[in-house]
Amino acid sequence: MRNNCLYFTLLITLIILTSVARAQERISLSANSDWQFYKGKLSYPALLTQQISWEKVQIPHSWNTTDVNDDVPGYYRGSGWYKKHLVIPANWKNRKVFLSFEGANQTTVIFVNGKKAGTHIGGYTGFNVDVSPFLRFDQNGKNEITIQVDNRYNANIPPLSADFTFFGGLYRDVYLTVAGKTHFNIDKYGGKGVFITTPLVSDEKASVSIKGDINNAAENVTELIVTATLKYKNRVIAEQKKQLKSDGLTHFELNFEEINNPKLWSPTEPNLYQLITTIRNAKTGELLDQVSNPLGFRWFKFDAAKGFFLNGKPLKLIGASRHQDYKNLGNAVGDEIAIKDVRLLKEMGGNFLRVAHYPQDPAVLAACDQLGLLAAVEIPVVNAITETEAFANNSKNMQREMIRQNYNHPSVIIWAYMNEVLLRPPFANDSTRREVYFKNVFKLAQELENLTREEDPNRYTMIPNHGNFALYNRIGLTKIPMLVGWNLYQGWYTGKYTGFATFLDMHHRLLPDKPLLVTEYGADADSRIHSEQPLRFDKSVEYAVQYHEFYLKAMLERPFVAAAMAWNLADFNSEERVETDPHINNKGLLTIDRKPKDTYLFYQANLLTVPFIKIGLTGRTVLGGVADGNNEFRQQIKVYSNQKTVSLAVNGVPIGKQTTSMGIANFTVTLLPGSNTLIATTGHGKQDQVEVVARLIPKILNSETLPFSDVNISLGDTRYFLAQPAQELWIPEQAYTKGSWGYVGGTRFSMTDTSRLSFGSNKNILGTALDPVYQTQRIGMDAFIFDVPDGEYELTLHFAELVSSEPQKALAYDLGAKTTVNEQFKERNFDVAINGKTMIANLGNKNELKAAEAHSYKVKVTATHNSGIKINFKPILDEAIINGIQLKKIY
Ligand code: GCB
Ligand code: CA
Repeated sequence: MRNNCLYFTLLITLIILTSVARAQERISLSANSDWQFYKGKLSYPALLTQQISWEKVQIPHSWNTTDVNDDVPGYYRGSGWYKKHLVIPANWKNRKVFLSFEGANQTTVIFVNGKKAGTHIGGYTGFNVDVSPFLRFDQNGKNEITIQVDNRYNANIPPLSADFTFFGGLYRDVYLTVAGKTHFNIDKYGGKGVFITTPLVSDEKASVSIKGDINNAAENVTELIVTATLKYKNRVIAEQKKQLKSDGLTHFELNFEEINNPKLWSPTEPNLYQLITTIRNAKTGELLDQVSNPLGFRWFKFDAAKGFFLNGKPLKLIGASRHQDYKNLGNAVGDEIAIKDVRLLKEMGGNFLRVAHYPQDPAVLAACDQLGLLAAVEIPVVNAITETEAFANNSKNMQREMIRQNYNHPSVIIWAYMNEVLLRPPFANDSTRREVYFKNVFKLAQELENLTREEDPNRYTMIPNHGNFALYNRIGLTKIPMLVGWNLYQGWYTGKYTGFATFLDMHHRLLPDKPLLVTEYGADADSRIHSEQPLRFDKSVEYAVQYHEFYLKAMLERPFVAAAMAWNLADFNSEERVETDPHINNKGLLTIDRKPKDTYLFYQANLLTVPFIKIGLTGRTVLGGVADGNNEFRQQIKVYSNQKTVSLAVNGVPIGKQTTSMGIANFTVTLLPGSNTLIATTGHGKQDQVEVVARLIPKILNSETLPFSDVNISLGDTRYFLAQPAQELWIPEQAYTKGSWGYVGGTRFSMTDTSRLSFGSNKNILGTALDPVYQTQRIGMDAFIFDVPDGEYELTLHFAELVSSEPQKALAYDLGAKTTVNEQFKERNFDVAINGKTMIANLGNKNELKAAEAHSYKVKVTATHNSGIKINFKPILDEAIINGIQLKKIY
């Protein structure tokens, strides 16, 4: 009986103890819902009492999701305010409550119940704000939280300028983190408080070191027990405990000396262990804090001659960089898209992610750990620095935050900083001052390097440079980091593809001891633009495929090239860019809504080991053009496969077998008007089937077997353009021949700055979504003729002046271009007559034809007595121009 009673008491004590323990566990609870947002200048606390309208929003949120896409240059860069009521449970009174931000762009001030609780600088790293001193537990625990976020330019905060949009807002998750007063130190640099390394790893044995700091703000807890438990698939592998005296900030270290037969982490087998660390009150056994971290056993090495090695085996790192935005969402994308992107890179066959140009959502590296991708992360010091103490401090702070927040990810092997920092140095006209600037860049680089090696001696450091080898070498930026990255665009912005291979060999010759990584290479590929005669800068998908083919081959042939990181995984927002798809950089292997382009299929065909086959269409559901005499259209089609040979059948008829080269097989298929079925097969019976619609324009316009219905012609163009959302196919111009259609006379527009070799104009044509059509034009045409049969037609003429009297600012990243281009502006004036009648008089750049603005005219035309339709251009001053012509038969 007595015994029973004792057991009972023990049981009760145990229940009490465990419930106490549970109550003290670390809480992480999202606080994303039910926020109010106001964009504007009012300041705190006035904005809480003024009559302003607040908008209900959810986090992640950005205030720039729409203003970056419109035709008005620029986007709102200023202050945005968020407010909400947080209900705090009474039992958090004796605990530490943090507001944890995964990222807010770019400066943040947090107010709680009328008091400033914290601030943060920098848009891409996380931070924890201890709000406990400001919380109220009366009034049912209702607390007023107000947050100011500001994304305006600040000369002391990187990035100063860059080829991406600086979306403002609380664009990543916000959490409440509740810890005991004694907790792993998350108070500084948003770090984890627990730092795990694996000093020794081999196939047979591994050791683990766990270091960290405990922040002990509890008054009567002085003896602590720290425990580290290593688990694999929920089985405890090892456990270590340490008792320590604690007051304020206390450092601890625990070690597992020998873990036998560790399951190694690698891209093919991303084995993850779980490392749980706890703090307990040594006297009472009470659990005070608990955190869990991933752990992967792997070892790695870069070798300047042989490339990269993982777990003792050579591994060519191949992958891409990622930006964090998505179509119509800006950077407020949530974890799902971050995870989806990492999965897409894995499904491409990639084994490496460059997290560029800034640290991203924690979900990204967590996904890399899980799926088996190695990674580099960097801070956003891009293009240039400001030579101030404040800029240097902010940069160093970001580097520290980045390292401490991401330290435990097995996927991370490189910490980087300074992307193309010598791209556009200031003081162009003062070489002495410029040298001082270069010295300051060097100094900051050295400081960031030292800091990084001190924070984490177990990973590599890297600086990614642009292609000016001599300059980076002279300034010393190739000496400081352990690895040198090059962002190379030969055959895109400058020169020819072959220059890429020459550059790699030069690095190897001149810096034989420095491992080389190609941190960027890419070419614009507007998924709507296709060409059978691809040209540099035409933005066609086909040019990009050629470019990637050359680059990948060159890197695979050179063992000393450790890594290949395509720029970029997906198309991304860059507000300043004004090209075929204004405000978008379309060097992505995926579109901005993550649809695969041919370039993505190209990597799949080269990297995947399971049988792979895909017909390359890059989203083209409509193909076609001018039919031949048999009312058929001959179309080039690429089939991507990792098999030696592939076969293609069109509408049930086999058209043959082709050998693949670098994963590509080229076919010419004959398409019939309307729907066509293409089936590509490998020897193993693996196949890809697609349905495409072919829109054919009869060669002879009065054909009875293929009656003419409509045609959309882009003048001065050799490309096909599929306009969205109507799937309207625009085709290249052609010279007039009898019975058909085409131009008579004239030449194609080309940029006056020949060093740049642009295809058409790079201007954003305002007032239209048909930018590619307007960006090319024919100049000095006499006429444009359609030998159409009699009937009622609708004719649309599109004009845009492509040169202006203002010098054009060249895109900063267009390294081949001068910074400004003086255009050869001439006043022009012309009449347009249709079937002999002047319809548009005195069209010119001194009146309605303003530079880079779309002008279109739609007219009804009756063709009778075999008149056909003839458009005549009569120049008055200089030459006539026209950019696009559409003709539609009504009946
Ligand atoms: C670069 C930059 C990157 C740009 C890219 C481009 O060198 O590092 O930020 O987006 O070129 O597309 O021009
Ligand atoms: Ca997140």
